[in-house]
Amino acid sequence: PHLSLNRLCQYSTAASANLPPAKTGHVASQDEKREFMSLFPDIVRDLTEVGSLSDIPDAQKWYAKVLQYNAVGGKMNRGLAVSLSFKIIASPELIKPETIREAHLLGWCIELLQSFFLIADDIIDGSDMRRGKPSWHCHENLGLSAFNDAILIEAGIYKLLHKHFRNAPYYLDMLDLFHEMTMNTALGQALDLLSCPAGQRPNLSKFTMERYNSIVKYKTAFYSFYLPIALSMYMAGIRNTDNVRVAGITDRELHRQARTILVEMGQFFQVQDDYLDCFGDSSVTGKIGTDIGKGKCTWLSVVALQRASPSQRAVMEKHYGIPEQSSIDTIKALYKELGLRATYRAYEDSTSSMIRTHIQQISRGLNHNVFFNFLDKIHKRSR
Ligand code: GPP
Ligand code: MG
Ligand code: MG
Ligand code: MG
Repeated sequence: PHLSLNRLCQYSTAASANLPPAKTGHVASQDEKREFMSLFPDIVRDLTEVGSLSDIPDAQKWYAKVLQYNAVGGKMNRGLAVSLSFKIIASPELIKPETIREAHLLGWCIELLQSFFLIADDIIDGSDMRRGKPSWHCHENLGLSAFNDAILIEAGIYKLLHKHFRNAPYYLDMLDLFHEMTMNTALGQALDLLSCPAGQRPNLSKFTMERYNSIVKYKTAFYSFYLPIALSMYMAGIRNTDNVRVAGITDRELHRQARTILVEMGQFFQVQDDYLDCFGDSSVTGKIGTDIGKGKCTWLSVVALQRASPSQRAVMEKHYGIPEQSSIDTIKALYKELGLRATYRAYEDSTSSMIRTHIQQISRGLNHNVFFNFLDKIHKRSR
């Protein structure tokens, strides 16, 4: 087989024992986080203790273990965003413990979608560490059988939606949305992989900012930013900026408007992810960068190529996408020589204020705090 377990996983459980635990960032309030987390045991129970699994107890136990390892331990920004947004946009009479709980359930569905993507992404990217622990495929030498667990987690989303929302008027809209977001993400992932096809040198002539923006719009922005807000919009009766309740919960124009801003934020978020892959602190991000060695089309590589002299471009041609540490160090040195840290800092400030301006320009749309809250959570992030 071309993917042996050893090659799949260089990162061992022993190595993780020496790492300090990932530090917690300032995200939603601790209370909201606690409230959201308090639903997790119910999620596991819904997925593993439904009658039909009691005849296959080994699979039932395994599934619970898969969920416990993979679905928790992240920042949970996506999952928390559903209820945070719902509380801002829903009519007051809709905001009660039952509906907040439903918003949290939808949040957990997004967290499951995220866990499913991450297991697959870490196998594909050869990333051995996630959230300060070995990636699932590196855990107990699971290797490619981890991929089945990704499928199990994805199937859990639809089990939960069916159990809790099948009678909701927006059930079909939500199903369609999860399917569409999954499709978009996989298309983005396909574009990401096409920049550096297996066994080939990366094609640097394709590393344009336009191409980069398409990759990250599809692979990250839709599911991470548009999905949670769109779900909260389906649940809520929408109020506009003047606090007046406006047309249907599926209002196309409102969704289009929100999507435009949220895609911009998602692209910004992935630029940060790319920066942290190279310059971040592993004890904070909980993961070890692989982008340079894998030859990924990242924000740093695109900006480097925009600025490179012919001789610097030759360095990129020679060393980018070579997994040897010496080549990675050469590329990192080139990035520093090109002043990419400072460029990033400037980009972060200007993009953040540009998005702020775009939010303020929204008229007759969603309450601006939906977007500001999300933006505040990612600005200047280090994990
Ligand atoms: C982020 O890319 C994109 C994803 C996690 C989506 C994966 C989608 C699939 C259909 C598998 P990344 O590789 O930069 O993320 P990270 O840095 O967290 O590994
Ligand atoms: Mg990855
Ligand atoms: Mg990836
Ligand atoms: Mg990354």
